[in-house]
Amino acid sequence: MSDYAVEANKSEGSLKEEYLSLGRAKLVEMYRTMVLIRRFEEAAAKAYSMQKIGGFLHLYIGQEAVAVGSVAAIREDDYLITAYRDHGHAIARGTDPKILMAELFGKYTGSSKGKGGSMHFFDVVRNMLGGHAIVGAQIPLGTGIAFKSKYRKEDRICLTYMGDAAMNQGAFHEALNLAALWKLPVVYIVENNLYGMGTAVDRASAVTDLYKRGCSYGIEGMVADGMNVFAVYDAVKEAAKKARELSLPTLLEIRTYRYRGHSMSDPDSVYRTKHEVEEEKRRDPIEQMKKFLLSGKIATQKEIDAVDEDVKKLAAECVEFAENSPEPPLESMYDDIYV
Ligand SMILES: Cc1ncc(C[n+]2csc(CCOP(=O)(O)OP(=O)(O)O)c2C)c(N)n1
Ligand SMILES: [Mg+2]
Repeated sequence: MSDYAVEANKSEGSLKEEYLSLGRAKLVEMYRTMVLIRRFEEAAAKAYSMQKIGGFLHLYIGQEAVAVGSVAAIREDDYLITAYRDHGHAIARGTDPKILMAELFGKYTGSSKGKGGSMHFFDVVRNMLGGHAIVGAQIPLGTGIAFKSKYRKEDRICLTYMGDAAMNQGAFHEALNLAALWKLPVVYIVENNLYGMGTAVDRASAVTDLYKRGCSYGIEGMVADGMNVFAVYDAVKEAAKKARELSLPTLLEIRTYRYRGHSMSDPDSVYRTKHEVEEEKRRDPIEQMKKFLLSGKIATQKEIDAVDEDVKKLAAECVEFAENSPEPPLESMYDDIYV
């Protein structure tokens, strides 16, 4: 097993000087994006509880560093595809949060004209190909995107995100086998938040070091601390380089935590303790980044406060935009459908 399963992430837990080379503007932007994801979702949760948003709503709060650190490590023309917990990925990719909020509200100004909702964010222009509600469905799709890129010699890679529980779907194994066999430029990112709904990882998988599970297909595994945006950045940079230059897939397990329930309708108190949640919050990715910016004198407290204030205002504007947007007109009922 150990031939392929290498614990390759050296930067786990540390915020090193070398990240300064990313530049001040980029670092502050990464902080801002994490805060934006959190405020956007807090506003969405509030709107949901007021029944302004219907259907499902799966919050990403706690996992922000995964989307932000990984997207920062790839090129704009690279692809990404994920499951239903997709708000963070779309925001990190740069989709206008106003049209994303409108999508949650089911409005015509939404990113999928109000027909997709929370689980189906999509942004073709930014190569963000969903938002997929069927657990594991995006894994063969992401593999196919990488195949297309290689076949057409496009030099573009595909980040294919999934939850820990999605690895137990057959589609995961079929896709990984082909990705290794055909040497596809794909990075599988497992966002291990320790639970699939209310089921803990160790109740669902005999192997709990999830990065090792690619070894039977000859896919190298890596693990990274998902509460540290730089650890994520480093690991994805390395895996992306391997995908692009050697056309080799990687299985990257990113250890993270969701602070909220599985979805808005999850009571969240029967399968984990309050103590566990509070302990995890002590490693909060946003707080860690803030400390780094302040201690490295990259930003002043005043600048951080300004970013926080600005993002708070933006989240409120997103809700206002969504509320004031029109419902999809009846005539649009049959638009954008295949059959
Ligand atoms: C094929 C399929 N089976 C079951 C479900 C119901 N379901 C929705 S989310 C989920 C758990 C997935 O957990 P995980 O992959 O760890 O992602 P997370 O929610 O933790 O981000 C299940 C079983 C589904 N959507 N699709
Ligand atoms: Mg999970």
